[in-house]
Amino acid sequence: EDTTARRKDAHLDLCATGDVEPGQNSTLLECVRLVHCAMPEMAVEDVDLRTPFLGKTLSAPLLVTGMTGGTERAGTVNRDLARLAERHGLAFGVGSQRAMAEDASRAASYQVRQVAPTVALLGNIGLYQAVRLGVDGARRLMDAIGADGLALHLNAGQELTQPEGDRDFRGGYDVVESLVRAFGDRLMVKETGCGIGPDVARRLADLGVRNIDVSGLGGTSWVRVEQLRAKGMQAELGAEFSAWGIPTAAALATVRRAVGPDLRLVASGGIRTGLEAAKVLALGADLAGMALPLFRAQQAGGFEGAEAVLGVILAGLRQALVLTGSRSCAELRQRPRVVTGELKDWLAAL
Ligand code: FMN
Repeated sequence: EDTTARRKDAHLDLCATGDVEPGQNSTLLECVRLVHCAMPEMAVEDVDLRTPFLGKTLSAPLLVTGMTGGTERAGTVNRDLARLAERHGLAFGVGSQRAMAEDASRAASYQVRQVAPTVALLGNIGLYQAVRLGVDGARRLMDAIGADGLALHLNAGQELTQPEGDRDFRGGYDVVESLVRAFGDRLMVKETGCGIGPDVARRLADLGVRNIDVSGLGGTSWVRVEQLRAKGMQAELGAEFSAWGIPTAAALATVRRAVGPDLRLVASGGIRTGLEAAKVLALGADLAGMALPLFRAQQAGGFEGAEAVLGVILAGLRQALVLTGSRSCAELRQRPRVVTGELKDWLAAL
């Protein structure tokens, strides 16, 4: 096996069972309280979660964010979770397509259209792979899997913790600019668990980026994943920076404030329940994104295991809307909310 595929398999093992969500990290969503409405004056079935995304209409404002591809095991994860997204009307992203860019025989593990013909589907490449691939290479990767959009991932924290990772982060905005020109509103820029803050978001928006997944701190930590693989100095640095990042709630609220109402915002990083999804929707996200909980449920119980976990999340989200008296995400956004504690400090500083 080549090194990209071997590294990906080690990542999957660590994410399936390792301590990749350091306990000291928080999304700061515990600092957000939605306000109970004792008289909702609506039925659960009145809740309408439909949300536009990538030219399609989702049944619920949820994105299974990009995780994997490149191996047989990864192919099973992609097909199970894409089928789940198709059945429940969510959006779905494959993981980094670097493995198939390096070796076309790995492409099959990213192919989900046979089980998810209509799902809103995102391809995925890293910012610095995009430099090497160019616009045409990126377009070929998207077309090869029938994707509706392309997620461009940022992961400087992870790279610096990887012995073989990138050390030069210059020229990123130029790459984004060329991809925006090629893909327009089909392009999404995402972090991978350290968060996109308001300054970066504003520059991305100025370049024409229309979709951002803030992917903040509080869930899967890729610095921690690399720490668990590393030795010596890299392992020490990984431990030191495992809590590095902008908490998801802080990234989301400050980015929304910075870029205005029109940019499409996904909030991922540590979203684990329907109530947490409701909180990010109330704070201004258009979609809530999730990776680790659905991956773990799939590893433990296959498609049915993932569907059971998703069922609880969807029920919790609907319950939060009813108990705030909201028929839609737009109404939820109008409801009062209480912001306390450390989140207030972030909102004051950014
Ligand atoms: N993000 C990417 O953009 N590309 C990837 O290839 C990728 N691989 C991942 C693999 C696994 C097993 C997991 C758990 C996450 C991966 N991510 C990747 C990051 C997720 O998309 C997401 O941004 C991050 O995990 C935070 O969400 P979570 O806390 O719900 O896991």
